[in-house]
Amino acid sequence: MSKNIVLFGETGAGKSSVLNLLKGSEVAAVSDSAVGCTFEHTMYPIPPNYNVFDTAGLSEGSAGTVGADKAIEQLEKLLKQLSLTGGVNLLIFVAKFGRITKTVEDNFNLFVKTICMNRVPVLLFLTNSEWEPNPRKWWEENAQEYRNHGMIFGDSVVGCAANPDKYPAPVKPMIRERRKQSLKELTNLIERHALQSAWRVVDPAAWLGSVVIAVIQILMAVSTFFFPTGSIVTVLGKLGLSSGLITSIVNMFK
Ligand SMILES: Nc1nc2c(ncn2[C@@H]2O[C@H](COP(=O)(O)OP(=O)(O)OP(=O)(O)O)[C@@H](O)[C@H]2O)c(=O)[nH]1
Ligand SMILES: [Mg+2]
Repeated sequence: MSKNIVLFGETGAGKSSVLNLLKGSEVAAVSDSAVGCTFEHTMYPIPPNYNVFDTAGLSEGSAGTVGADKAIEQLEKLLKQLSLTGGVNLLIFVAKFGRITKTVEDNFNLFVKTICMNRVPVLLFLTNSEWEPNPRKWWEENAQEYRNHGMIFGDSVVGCAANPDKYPAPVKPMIRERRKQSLKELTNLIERHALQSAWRVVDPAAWLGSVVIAVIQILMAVSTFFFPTGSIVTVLGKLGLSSGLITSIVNMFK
């Protein structure tokens, strides 16, 4: 069975660009606009060994655009597809080179701690690092900063995922080289870190209840989300949560 790899991280971090790098062609749309549709996802098979899930992350600044009900609905679809295809073997956190913000941390916590319960190895792919002269040294000096924010990685690629076409001609060869190097490092790390046997939940019903609560808590702290009580009740009902649990969730966030 193919191993499942989930790309996650803030809107615009470069997840679709990393997917395209792994696929070797421009299959996923890369965009400059922040839409903030958490958990929307597409699965791309990379034969013979992997399925890569490209997800949409939490974003800052597009207040009021996404309802928590929509996010939970999408989350359920993502989890179902992961479960039907065997579970999760590896997470790849994609982030832009630079400051560690609250949104970066929220995105990390959502997937690594809440959804995967710290049971799946995580790699970091730092995009926008094409001008960094010594990526390895940079990581040795900065890994602690990520640890200080509770983000622990199996390893990292400090690299470049962008399409070389967007650069001026004189720097294209250098960008192509950095991309090639980033792909080589990432492929080696995937081979080394992906779980041989995928992690999946033992008791999906109990887990889903606790994930939904934790997810709503994170979403409510992000300005992008609003909480339409009526449709939340409908969505939670569809997920099969008991009416008692639904009432306590709604009361918690109302
Ligand atoms: N300079 C530079 N730009 C990059 C790099 N990786 C991605 N980008 C650019 O960053 C922008 C966003 O990239 P996407 O791959 O669409 O980001 P995403 O995380 O998939 O975004 P959403 O799907 O909206 O969450 C695009 O303009 C990319 O070309 C990189 O390594 N260096
Ligand atoms: Mg994308």
